[in-house]
Amino acid sequence: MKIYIDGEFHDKENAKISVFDHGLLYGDGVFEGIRAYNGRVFRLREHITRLFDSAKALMLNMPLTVAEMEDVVLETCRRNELCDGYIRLVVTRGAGDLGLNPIKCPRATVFCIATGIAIYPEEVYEKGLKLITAATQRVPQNALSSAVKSLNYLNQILVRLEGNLAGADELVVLNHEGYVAECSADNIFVLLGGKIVTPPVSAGALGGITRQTVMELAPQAGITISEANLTRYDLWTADEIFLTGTAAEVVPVRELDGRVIGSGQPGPWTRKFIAAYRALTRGTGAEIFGNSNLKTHISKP
Ligand code: PXG
Repeated sequence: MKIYIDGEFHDKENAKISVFDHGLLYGDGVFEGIRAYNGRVFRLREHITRLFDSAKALMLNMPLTVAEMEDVVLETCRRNELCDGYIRLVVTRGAGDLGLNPIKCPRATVFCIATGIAIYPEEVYEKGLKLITAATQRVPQNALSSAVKSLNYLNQILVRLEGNLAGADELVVLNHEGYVAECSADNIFVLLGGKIVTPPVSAGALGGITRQTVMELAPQAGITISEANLTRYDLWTADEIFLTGTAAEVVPVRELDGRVIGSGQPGPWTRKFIAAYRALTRGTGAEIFGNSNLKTHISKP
């Protein structure tokens, strides 16, 4: 495996950053999780745009342009001969001293890992996930905007730990007002009264790329999707619930807090979105290798 760090590629064993990097010391940085399908990077520009927006919110000066950052992703895929997989792109505040003041960090650190992906088994898409509501609330928007995809994931990790204790596949996270924000690492959609609804980013959701993609697919699927605040009651009584995320794609929910959702089987709209998302991801995106000789020269990981 070849890992990009600040302009150079290193073997996995030698891919190291400073213990003085504020990404490590303070979670001071931003990241993206991106997928490659069939030799194309899905929604690359959208991921890089979100990365730059997250960095801007944190006043983190990017050492590369948008085009250069896209190149980093594509070149890391090429160096690893990756056609299908998962890409982790990280920009930290960089190395400083032990004080938290970013002024002591002259240059951001950029690294990129492209690897195979451990996806949910197909059974999950047939049967759905079991969810509970987390006791841990989302950090309020006026403390840290949920739109920022930062390296500080302790809120999400505390939620995930609750899931491990309770044996739940994923967890619904509420904001401090008690409205649904999202899940620990996925956005959430609900079919209610014949319409699909998802919480707004202002309720504590990440502006997910998969979320955005599903919202764009809605008109051609023949349904409208709107943003609105949702309560636990809305979820318990929904006809369908599905989650979205780069790694999970579109995944059904069969149970929440002991309540069976809808029929307990993935509903027709959920199935439609699973299929539409799969078709789109497998057929669009930034080409990694150009058109040439994909099948003969490039091996899958
Ligand atoms: N909400 C949160 C909090 C996320 O971290 C999503 C929603 C979905 O967004 P995208 O853009 O992927 O549609 C995410 C992203 C993991 C893991 O280990 C998952 C994410 C990020 C990092 C790790 O499951 N999901």
